Amino acid sequence: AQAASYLSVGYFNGGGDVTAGPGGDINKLDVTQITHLNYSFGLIYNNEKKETNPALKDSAHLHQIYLSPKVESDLKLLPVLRKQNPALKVLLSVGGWGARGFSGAAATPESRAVFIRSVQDVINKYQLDGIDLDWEYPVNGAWGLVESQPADRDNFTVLLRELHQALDKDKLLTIAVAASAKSPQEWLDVTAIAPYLNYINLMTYDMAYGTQYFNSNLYDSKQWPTVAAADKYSADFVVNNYLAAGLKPAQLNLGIGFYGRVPKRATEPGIDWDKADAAKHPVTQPYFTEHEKGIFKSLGVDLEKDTYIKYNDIVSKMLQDPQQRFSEHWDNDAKVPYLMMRSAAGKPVFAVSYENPRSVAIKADYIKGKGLGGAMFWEYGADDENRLAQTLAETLGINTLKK
Ligand code: NAG
Repeated sequence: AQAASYLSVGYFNGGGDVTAGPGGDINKLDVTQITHLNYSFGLIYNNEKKETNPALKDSAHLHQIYLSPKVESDLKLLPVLRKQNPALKVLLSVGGWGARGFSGAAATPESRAVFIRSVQDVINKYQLDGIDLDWEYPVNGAWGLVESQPADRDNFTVLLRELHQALDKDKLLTIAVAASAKSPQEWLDVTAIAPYLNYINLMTYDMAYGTQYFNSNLYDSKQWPTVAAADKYSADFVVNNYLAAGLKPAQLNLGIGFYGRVPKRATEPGIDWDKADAAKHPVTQPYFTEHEKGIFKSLGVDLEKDTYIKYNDIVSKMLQDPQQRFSEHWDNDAKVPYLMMRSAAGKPVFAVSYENPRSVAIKADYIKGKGLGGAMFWEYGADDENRLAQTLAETLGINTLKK
């Protein structure tokens, strides 16, 4: 029997994803550590009222893919990357957190035809191996951040079917899907779309909301439990939800965050929806004061805006903090590291949950144990000297050219 070969699909924020910040330097990417590069992001020209990017409002291009000047110039450098790894597959990822225009583009036969034509043009122009759609999220619209409608679920199925039919057979068609338990049930018709997709990237991260401490725990933590059942998440729980909905493990890639988050509950009440007096429940009260928020602010993390911290910043600013204000810990149930800091009163408090080479290696073993297709990660520009990507490549047995 032939040994399984796993995928390592690396997203790279080249063009200013809202969360990850300005686009990274494509010349610094080591593409020998990955099998697939999901260059991020292409956006969609749209007519949503809340669109703030004037470039996307050009009605002559409605429902087409928009590439920023930075993205266009990066895509022209792809032949250089392909020389470094001739087996590399390169996809343009369209969408991302807060990206508008999917609901409209998927809505009618005419709008879908415009979008699909634009996908074909972009693939041809930059000689891409395929397209990845990161619609966050059909039906739900990122809780009202972007436009959505109940028909998104079926419209997305039709869009993927038509795209699959339109693309040359050697081109890849993939999507990224939410960790939410609602996603495989209410937002996507997973068994209907599966035949059109080469693989599905599970965004098994961004879980440190509500009453949960961890961003991307593999299993539930006992030491730092999630109080409300509704926001009790783990990567394993998400994988099992998609499998239970009828997908095959080999079609799923486990998402790994090359970043950490300060739990949202540090700065706002983690509501326990099961309790009538939830907002007053002592266990869900925010536990950061101005002291802790001030330390993060001095390190460039404004917790009023976002809780996201790149792994390379966690290493250089927190693990190597000259003042040693953070201590490193390991949760042996969650299988991820976390940082604690001291409150103004000298009490240790939970500060950041993240991934490191140890947790990434454990996730790679999990991928093999579950028979998944491989790993996906967000995003390469946040890695520390390619250490996390390298750990994945080594643990998954990806044939890296440079050794
Ligand atoms: C997802 C988005 C990305 C965002 C990241 C971190 C992917 C493929 N897409 O919501 O735009 O920055 O998570 O929150 O990860």
